[in-house]
Amino acid sequence: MQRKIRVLVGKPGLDGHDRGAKVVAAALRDAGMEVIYTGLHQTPEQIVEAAVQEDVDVVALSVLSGAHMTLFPEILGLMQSRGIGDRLLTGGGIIPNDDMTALLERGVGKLFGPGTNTQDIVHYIREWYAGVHGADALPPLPPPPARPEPMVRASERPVAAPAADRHHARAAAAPVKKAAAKKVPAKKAAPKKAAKKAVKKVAKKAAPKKAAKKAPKRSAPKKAAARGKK
Ligand code: B12
Repeated sequence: MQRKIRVLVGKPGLDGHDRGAKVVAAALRDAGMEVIYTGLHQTPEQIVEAAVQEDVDVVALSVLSGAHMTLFPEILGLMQSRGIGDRLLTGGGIIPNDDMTALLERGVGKLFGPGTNTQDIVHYIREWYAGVHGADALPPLPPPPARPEPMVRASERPVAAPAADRHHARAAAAPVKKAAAKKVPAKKAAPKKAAKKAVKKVAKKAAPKKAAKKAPKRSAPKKAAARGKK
């Protein structure tokens, strides 16, 4: 029977480097696996407890702290004592090649260092699963997720049209409005012009009033009155 491969991604110890664990977890998820991520700062006991509870096929550790020679054997021992020693223990991080070989000899699975293509990790886990459960049990790979648009440099972006061109572009983009404006009959528009002229005439007539307001003559009697009071 085919079912999703279940993977626990664990971050043991005080190691705060979680980028690699998250990148790997996302890649395994995108490859159709059921992924459980423990989060940072887990003890070996917590990780193995979660693996038992979640009944995972794979325990995958991310270790960049340099404590891999302690953490991997300890977690492998706990997995054996809790009855899940038949599951795969794999992982990666800052682990020298000699240490990878030494851990492999002690029963740990393959380990992956910086720069690993995540597809190599997907392939390794699927191979292991097919080896244990049979090729028929291996679920098919889902189609790769859609890639986002490629990044474009600022210098390669199309340049925005200058202001004058933008005006023309806007006018071209609104043909409906333009057509409506054209339909206005000349005769109907004429009264508007007449109204404008009338407004101008009124404004001219009103002008002398304004001038009269500003005229200093009106203030003259007040000043004279003030002088008289003194
Ligand atoms: C980014 C970074 C940080 C960031 C971490 C941000 C974060 N949230 O992850 C910050 C600035 C916080 C940081 C802090 C420190 N860092 Co730092 N850091 C790095 C750096 C430059 C890159 C790590 C990274 O994110 N790589 C990108 C990811 C995608 O790659 P990756 O983790 O290696 O994962 C890949 C593989 O390793 C593998 N893999 C990883 N995990 C897993 C898990 C599974 C299940 C599998 C299958 C595979 C796998 O597959 C991944 C995909 O290719 C490395 C140097 C380096 N070039 O690696 C140093 C490095 C890891 N840091 C180091 C150190 C010493 C520290 C500090 C102790 C420094 C200090 N004195 O404060 C602190 C410790 C902080 C802490 N609390 O643990 C050392 C570790 C030395 C060692 N272990 O021997 C390194 C190697 C730098 C160095 N050359 O000295 N660091």
